[in-house]
Amino acid sequence: SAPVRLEDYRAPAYRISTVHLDIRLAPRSAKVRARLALERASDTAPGTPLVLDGDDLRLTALSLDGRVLADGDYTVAPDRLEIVSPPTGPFTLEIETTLDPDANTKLMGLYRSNGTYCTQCEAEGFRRITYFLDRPDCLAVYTTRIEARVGEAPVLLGNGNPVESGPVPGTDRHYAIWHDPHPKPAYLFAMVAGDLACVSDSFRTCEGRDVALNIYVEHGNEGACDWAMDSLKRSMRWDEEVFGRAYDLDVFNIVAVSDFNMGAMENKGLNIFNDKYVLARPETATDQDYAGIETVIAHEYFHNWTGNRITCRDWFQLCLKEGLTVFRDQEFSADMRSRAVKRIADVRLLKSHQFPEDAGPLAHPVRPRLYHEINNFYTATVYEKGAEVVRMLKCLIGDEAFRAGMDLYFRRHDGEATTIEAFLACFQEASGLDLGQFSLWYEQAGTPVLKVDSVYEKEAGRLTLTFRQQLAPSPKQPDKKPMHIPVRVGLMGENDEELAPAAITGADTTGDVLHIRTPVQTVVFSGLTGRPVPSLLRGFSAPVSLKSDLNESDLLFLAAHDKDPFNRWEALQSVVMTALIAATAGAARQEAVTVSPALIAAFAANVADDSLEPAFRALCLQLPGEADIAREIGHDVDPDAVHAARTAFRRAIADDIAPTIRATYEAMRDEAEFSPDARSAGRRALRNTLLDYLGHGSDPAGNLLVQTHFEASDNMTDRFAALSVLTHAALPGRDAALAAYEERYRAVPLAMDKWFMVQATAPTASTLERVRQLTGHPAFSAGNPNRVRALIGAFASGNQSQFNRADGAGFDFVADFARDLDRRNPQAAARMMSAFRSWRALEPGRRAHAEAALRRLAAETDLSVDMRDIVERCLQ
Ligand code: DPP
Ligand code: ZN
Repeated sequence: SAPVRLEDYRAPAYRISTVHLDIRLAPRSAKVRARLALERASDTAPGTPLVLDGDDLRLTALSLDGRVLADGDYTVAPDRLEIVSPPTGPFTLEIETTLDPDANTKLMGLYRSNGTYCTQCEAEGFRRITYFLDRPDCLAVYTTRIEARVGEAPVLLGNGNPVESGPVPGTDRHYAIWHDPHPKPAYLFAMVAGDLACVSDSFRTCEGRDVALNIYVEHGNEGACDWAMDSLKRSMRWDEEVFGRAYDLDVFNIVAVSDFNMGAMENKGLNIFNDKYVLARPETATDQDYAGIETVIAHEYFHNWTGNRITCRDWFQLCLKEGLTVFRDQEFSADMRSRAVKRIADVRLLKSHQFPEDAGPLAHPVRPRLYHEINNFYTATVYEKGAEVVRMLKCLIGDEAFRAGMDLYFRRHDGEATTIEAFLACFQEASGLDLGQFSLWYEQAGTPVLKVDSVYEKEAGRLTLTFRQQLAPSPKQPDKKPMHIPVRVGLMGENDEELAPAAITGADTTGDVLHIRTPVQTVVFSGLTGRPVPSLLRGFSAPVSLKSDLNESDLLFLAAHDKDPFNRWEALQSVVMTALIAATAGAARQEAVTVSPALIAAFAANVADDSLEPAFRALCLQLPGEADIAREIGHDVDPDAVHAARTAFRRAIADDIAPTIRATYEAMRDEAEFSPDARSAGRRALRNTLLDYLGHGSDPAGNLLVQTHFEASDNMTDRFAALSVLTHAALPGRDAALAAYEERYRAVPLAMDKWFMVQATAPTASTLERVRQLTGHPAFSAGNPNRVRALIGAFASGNQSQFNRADGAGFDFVADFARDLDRRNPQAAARMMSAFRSWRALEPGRRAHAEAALRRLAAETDLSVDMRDIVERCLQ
């Protein structure tokens, strides 16, 4: 297929001002009548053909201004409808298409999930419902009439506000009409029809509007919506208080469905969610699930302003809504929980998901310039790095100018489909800072490496930091320009206090943020009264790979004393990472792993430090993952050596400080009733992190505790933590625990996902065979994206040593599975294949196996566009 290019953007030749949809539902045959009010754009020559997008459509009627069109007046194909010579003035087009919702396994457009009709239109699903100008810069006002059998679908939902509803006389059917007054692009259209239970609440906005809040779920799940509802109300209040944004309809509906390709979707007034991000009970959801629900509910709600009211001109601008909205949801969660803990979690995610993407063949700029399949650009780079770019902007111009810039953006672009340039212009105006160089963050792919060398001159009272930035070539970008990097810096003195320099030269500053802009930049801090240890890149002020010349003792000093909690965590991680890389090299030579006494002492101090919040201590104790270690090694990676080194390292710590671990494990026991709040969750996180050490240490008594923990647990967080350790450490109680868990949760799909996942991620040689067997388990279904992700996705992306098996069997299995899945659900298949993104960094034997698997797929002639795009980019 021909690629789509940013520079080819043209405004649409025709405009659609209103859309009237009449949707008559039936499982195998749904009729969609679309009445579109069209008008030629002023710069379009009269008589220019009107070309509408379609995908797999069947046209069953067509008329223009009430007249049935004759054969020569139009041409039609499943993917295209052309009106050869439309009227010069405004006109109305009526299109009838007939769909088969049950046959729609792609889960794009109109489909059925467990008997519920639902839609997914982002990015280009609306064209699977009717012929349309399916592009985000075509904004129209929608009125939707939905009709179905009462028995089949007592609930009928559309975008906007409900207008009327009632029976269809003389039939067993009924209808509902919804009207959305806010012009919107087609990707925000949605409808739902089904037999659903409803949990209701209400919210009064700061503007005095009473909003009905409803969450629709399958019958029986009503009791699992409290947390989602609570998160929604907190999100609505927070957006008013922090961004001055109020909700703008009389109703806000959320529907949870079990078959959904993504996490959730921000359709105007009618969000559709994957069950996973709505349903939670202490018995079935972990603390992480609760936090995920809070974040995703907020994310979709925040889209109402950043995405819906102000949308994207074209899909290259996807980060305009996604990066910004992720930034907003991160800030929300930081305010709801611990800011430091949230920041660490976000940076861990960025490093584990986005950094590898940026370092491999799938690297692309935050704003890409070319795509074959837009579905493949809902990536960590667009979302997570996109959020980092907004965070950097705030850091460079300061909080006040950032708020002023946001206000200006909302004022100036409300109701528009706009661009990154227009967004940045608001902040440039609000701050007076030239953002020209900064905009390269949207254009250049790859993670900059920032090297820092420091020289301290005692007599002169002067610290000199030399920054060197480098950005490696990435696909289609051989040469890179220097970036504008915000580096937040503090100087820690030996007595635990921050040293304040009398002057800083060599860089512009915003508060404690240095503006680093040139390939080599020397910054001098003068007037220092003692030796400083520089705390660099505080709060992870830029998404770069920092290589400083600080030695282990300086880093461990920062780990214990830095005023910036993020950097305390980062300093310890950095020492641990260096040690793990050395241990990996040693493991490859069959050497035993040892941990330096200073590092052991730092761990012990952390475990026992009650002045720190438990959630933070838990994060400090969690070792970098195997994929993180592999990424830092960067080339000729042997995943077995990484696994062996990390396992031995963890065992050494567990054994060396066993009594401290045990004591804190006991101290974190909570007697009170389960509550998902951040404080209780933090205690569980620390306790369960320590459990992981106990289960992986050499002391059989410690090992035995894991089984007790499993049996005594009264909530999913504890139960699943124990199950994970039992399974991953292959402890004696494993099989019994897996069986007991399966028995308990057989009827709870989200809990069964965890059961599949924990087995798929076990780092043992028998795992691949087990995964193969589990594809035949009665609860496994290739049609359910959550289940596929839980088993095959988790194996491919979450099991470094077994996916990357030396014999290549892991690669072949995943490639074969994806190949089959592609016939059913190309989007899910393509996503699964992105697990291959780091194949070039493997040692030669594994690299050859991975390449062979990719080439085998590339040679297939009937791959979807989604799959072909990923496979070919992986190989480029
Ligand atoms: N726009 C959606 C989201 O990010 C993606 N399905 O929330
Ligand atoms: Zn989003």
